[in-house]
Amino acid sequence: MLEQSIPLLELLKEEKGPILLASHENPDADTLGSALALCMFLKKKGKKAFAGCKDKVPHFLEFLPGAQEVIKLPVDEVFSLAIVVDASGFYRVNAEVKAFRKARIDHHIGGDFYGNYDYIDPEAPSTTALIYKLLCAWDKSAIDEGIANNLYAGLATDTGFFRYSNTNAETFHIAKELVELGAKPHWTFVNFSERESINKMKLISRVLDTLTLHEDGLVAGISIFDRFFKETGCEYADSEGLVNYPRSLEGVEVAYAIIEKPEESLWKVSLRSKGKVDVAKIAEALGGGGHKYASGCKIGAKSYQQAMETLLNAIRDGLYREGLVKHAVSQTT
Ligand SMILES: [Mn+2]
Repeated sequence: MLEQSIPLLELLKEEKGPILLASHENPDADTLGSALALCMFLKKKGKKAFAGCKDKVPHFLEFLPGAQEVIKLPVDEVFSLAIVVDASGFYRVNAEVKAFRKARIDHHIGGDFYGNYDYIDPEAPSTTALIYKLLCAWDKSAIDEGIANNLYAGLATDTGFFRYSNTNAETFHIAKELVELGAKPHWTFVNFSERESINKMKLISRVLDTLTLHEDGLVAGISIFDRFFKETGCEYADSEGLVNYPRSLEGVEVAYAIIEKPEESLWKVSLRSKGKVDVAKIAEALGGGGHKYASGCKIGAKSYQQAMETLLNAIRDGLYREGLVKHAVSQTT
């Protein structure tokens, strides 16, 4: 039975107390779409549900149905059940969540496990694809246009609008059903891709000036300094997706974006792979995590130079593991 294969389903059906759907910090469309879709569905089922995030909803996600109702974490309330979506643990919420029971719905590899309720499938193209299966097993007829659009937004963006290697027949199958349920592909695309601000363009211009190649062109990256945000009137959330510029270069296997976060005294790193190198392993070596093709981590360092050295060493080790360079870092020093 499909119902029994989804660990959280019975728990959610029986839950009578308040439920928090927590998205990870610096939200993307998959985490926020997951939280909103599940929250909207649970409310239709008479549950007391909330979608929450540490950060305010960024401009590029404001169009998601229900986005204005996201609560800002942390809150004083103790939830009966809290589910973190699209993250390998509650540490990714980066705000305290008080709940009697905690669970995860995710498609990342690794992370914390909280017991029998976690719904994890690293093969899933997006977390919203998992939420869709959960909702279908419960009551497909309760998936309305708003829920379908949130689920579609996560699926579309996590697959690069159906172009990345995690796109397969099932991805299109789920997308087709979501469109039948009211998801609007063109509207979604326009909201994501044709709603940029002039400030964001100015930020991109500064960031592209930092574009650097390493390892004979196998690695490319951009550096985003905090002053760039201030000088262009942008905020941190505007850095979302910029790592795709170095990734787009011919010959590049690993792309990075390193972003200064002075308020946390660290550097946030996004990593992308075109397929030969497992960037999840590189991120894990630096205390982060993710997928083979997309991952992230944080580097605590006194200076930009020190953070870059740490990052480039870990990337070099990643290239070495795949036989793309002759020497690991330890062998060259
Ligand atoms: Mn995701």
